Amino acid sequence: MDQKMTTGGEKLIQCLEREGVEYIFGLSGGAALPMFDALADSKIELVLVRHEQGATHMADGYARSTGKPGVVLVTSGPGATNTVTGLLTALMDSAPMIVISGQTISPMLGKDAFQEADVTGITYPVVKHSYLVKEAAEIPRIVREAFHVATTGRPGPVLIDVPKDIGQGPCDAPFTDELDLPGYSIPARGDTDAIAEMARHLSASKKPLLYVGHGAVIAGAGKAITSLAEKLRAPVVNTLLGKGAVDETHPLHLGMLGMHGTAYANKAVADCDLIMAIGARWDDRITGKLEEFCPDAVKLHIDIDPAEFDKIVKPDVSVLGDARLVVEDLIPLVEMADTQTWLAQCERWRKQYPLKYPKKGGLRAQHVLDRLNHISGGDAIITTDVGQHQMWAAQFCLTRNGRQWISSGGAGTMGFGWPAAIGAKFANPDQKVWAVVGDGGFQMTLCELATAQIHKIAAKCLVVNNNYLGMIRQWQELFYENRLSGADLVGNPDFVKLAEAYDVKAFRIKRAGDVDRILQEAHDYEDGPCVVVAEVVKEDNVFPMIPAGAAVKDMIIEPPKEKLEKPTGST
Ligand SMILES: Cc1ncc(C[n+]2csc(CCOP(=O)(O)OP(=O)(O)O)c2C)c(N)n1
Repeated sequence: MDQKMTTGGEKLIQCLEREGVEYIFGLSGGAALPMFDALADSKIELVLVRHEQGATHMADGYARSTGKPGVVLVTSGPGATNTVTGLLTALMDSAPMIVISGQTISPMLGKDAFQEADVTGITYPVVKHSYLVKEAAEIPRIVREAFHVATTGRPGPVLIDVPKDIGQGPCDAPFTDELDLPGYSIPARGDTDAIAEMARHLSASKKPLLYVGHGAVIAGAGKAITSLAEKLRAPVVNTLLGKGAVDETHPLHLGMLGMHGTAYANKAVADCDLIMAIGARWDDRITGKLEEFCPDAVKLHIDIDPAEFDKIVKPDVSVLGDARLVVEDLIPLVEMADTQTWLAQCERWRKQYPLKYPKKGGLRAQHVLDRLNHISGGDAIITTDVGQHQMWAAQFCLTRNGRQWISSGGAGTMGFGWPAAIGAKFANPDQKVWAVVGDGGFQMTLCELATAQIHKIAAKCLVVNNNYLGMIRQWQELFYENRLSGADLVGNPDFVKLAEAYDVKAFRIKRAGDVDRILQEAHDYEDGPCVVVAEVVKEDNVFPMIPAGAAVKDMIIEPPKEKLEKPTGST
């Protein structure tokens, strides 16, 4: 090959540079070497992770905190299959991501070559789109299309699988902005007649409720929704991932709804006469028993993905479009609704059923998170893992702005929180970034302490250590007669020593009286990553709780005295 000829790998990296990529999160291997080689001369910074799953969650944290796609580079076979969990996580939560995987050389495809896996096949159900590069000449068009698909409409992950011979061979194809995507259209402004019909319903409602999801965060619809809520004088609730779209400290905000939402939000959902979903998908953690989910309310639905209409709930009126633009179009059409009695009722529920937790009997996770909320002042980016700590963080850490709350919602991926925080801190070096993780999930990706340490990434990791797979223990206590099976994390390491072994600054909190001082010290520490281990009460449960598949009337607000039925809904 001509010495000066650009390789496929070099062309691909140049295309990424052209897309404005700053970081690539990845781990190398034979089939990916042409791309890694090209990175040596690139201005893109390579972040070498310790496990490919970590790379995907870092890319996800980068993406969710900025709206720009996170980019991952891995090798073939096991390198690529290690990204499946991250792809699922990104797909379920509509996060833009580009995963580039090396592949065995084209002539060996399908012949069980070393480290070969049918990656486009394996990942097919967990990507928005995928490409197997067949000729080097396709590289510029494929990269352009991949970024377009990942970021437009409903965002999602896109995979590009690159056989090594193509990565290594010559590529003289010019850069292009051409897109060849027949059938791919991006809705923008909604249908004006349907918007007018929505406005009529909203203006006529006596008990309206705005139910805000992640789509509203992605669309940047928060300001418009706040104006709409204020004009209508309608209360607002958000999903786990809708946190921050509307400032959770706004007087019209009733907090999170659903399985572990506030009792007052759920009471409002059960009693409203109109519910408008904005970029939310009526997830089973929200609706519980569908037949009893506000059966008499008018249901309005705004979404950018037509597949969401009628998937779970049949809306009375739906508008396909960008949430911000649709809500902006709605505002001038609605009239102030007569909601005084309704708002007064919501306020009574808020006073009657506040979030609370015992103040005595050891260090409480809720107390730690309540104080984290105070110390971070609602300005930090908070990522979480999955489990009890996630729900307590959602309840107590009130989010003021979109893209400040990053949690695995749809997939519920343990191991997400810490690498997502690293990715978010790469993207937002001037912002405080806290990961809230459980002792179970932290151990799934804690090897990324090394990645954060090498890059001096000052993300903070709060390990809520209850020495249990807490959420599992909670379900077994409540619904399986406390027959604990596979819930005890006996064998946990000393997380402070472990962090120190990675040369990472670590703190331990044992007493409630130390919480503020230690959290503040960690909050102010910006020389690199740090870990705060909170040794919390072992057996504490998250309330309120609506058992899976149950209805708001079955909501458990306080520890139950009687035996509970096993939930019938999705785990
Ligand atoms: C990868 C993965 N495996 C299993 C589960 C099921 N799961 C949900 S919550 C949970 C327990 C989490 O325990 P921990 O991380 O210690 O957090 P805690 O609930 O104690 O706060 C488990 C096992 C999951 N969500 N993800």
